[in-house]
Amino acid sequence: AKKKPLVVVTRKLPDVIETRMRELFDTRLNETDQPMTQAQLVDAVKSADVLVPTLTDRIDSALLSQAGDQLKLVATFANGVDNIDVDTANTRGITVTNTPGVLTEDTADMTMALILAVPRRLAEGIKIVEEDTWSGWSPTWMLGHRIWGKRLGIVGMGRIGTAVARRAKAFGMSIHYHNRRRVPAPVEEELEATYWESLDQMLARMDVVSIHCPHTPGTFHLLSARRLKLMKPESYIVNTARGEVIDENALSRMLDAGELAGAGLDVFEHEPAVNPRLAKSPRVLLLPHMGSATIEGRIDMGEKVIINIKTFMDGHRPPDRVLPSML
Ligand code: 8YV
Repeated sequence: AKKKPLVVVTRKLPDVIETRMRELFDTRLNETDQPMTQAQLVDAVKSADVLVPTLTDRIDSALLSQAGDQLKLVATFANGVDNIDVDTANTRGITVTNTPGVLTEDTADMTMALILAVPRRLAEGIKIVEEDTWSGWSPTWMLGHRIWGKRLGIVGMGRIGTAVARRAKAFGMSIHYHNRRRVPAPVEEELEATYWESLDQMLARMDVVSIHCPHTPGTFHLLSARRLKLMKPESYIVNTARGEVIDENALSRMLDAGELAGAGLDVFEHEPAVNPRLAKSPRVLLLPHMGSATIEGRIDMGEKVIINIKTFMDGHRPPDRVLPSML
């Protein structure tokens, strides 16, 4: 019988996925649920035919340069590939795949939760009850802003951005977006969405801005100090994409100075560290990168990884191949 490929998985995955992988491949799992050390990662790329990393592993050119010739596929358990040097992988003949599509709706739900929760001061309200500091109701107390009738500006109108737009429209928001390309006319019509070629101009006019672009060299600090300053002081910013897209220091300074009304952040520049200044701000709702964290979604992602590996091993082009030109 043909030798089964050695698949090395860097992090603990759902049980059903690990079981299925063991049936299909010669699978080496990480039993600890801790990220692999650098030495373990080096060992993995030296021995694996297929590496299954996730967003906490840095698959950079230094690591890839130590890979053995047998490593042919990096099938990441994630949508984002900013932790992988796709260019170098490509040059070395290593195919890269991700898991798009299956976490779109879950991430859009979490985004909508933040769009609802931040302007209505949910985190502050919970804290008041939890800390037992509620001394009585008043008609003018704990007032937030309504989102109904307000403008949502989406930065990055891909799968997740579009799914957020559908939800926000149902909540009565008007949809605006900035993207490298305009979305197809039927989608724009369905969402009654306004396209802004200029991000600067859009930012200046929105009530809520939500980030949905990938982190690439071109989007690092896309929301720079200069751009954040264009936003209205009574507006909100939500980020379930990547922390690096926003200049976190500039954002926390502006929140402290009351130059922005609030922020809902699921992602940070230096995860798992959270900027202490941000963490102290009463105007924020911060989550520990939970955007796609559903049981169903993680299983769907695992199934995608398996299909990508199987298709590749059968000598076909895997469905979720990531090419440098796509980034
Ligand atoms: C997931 C993510 O938690 O897929 C991504 O790019 O950022 C996250 O939503 C992560 O992929 C799990 O590996």
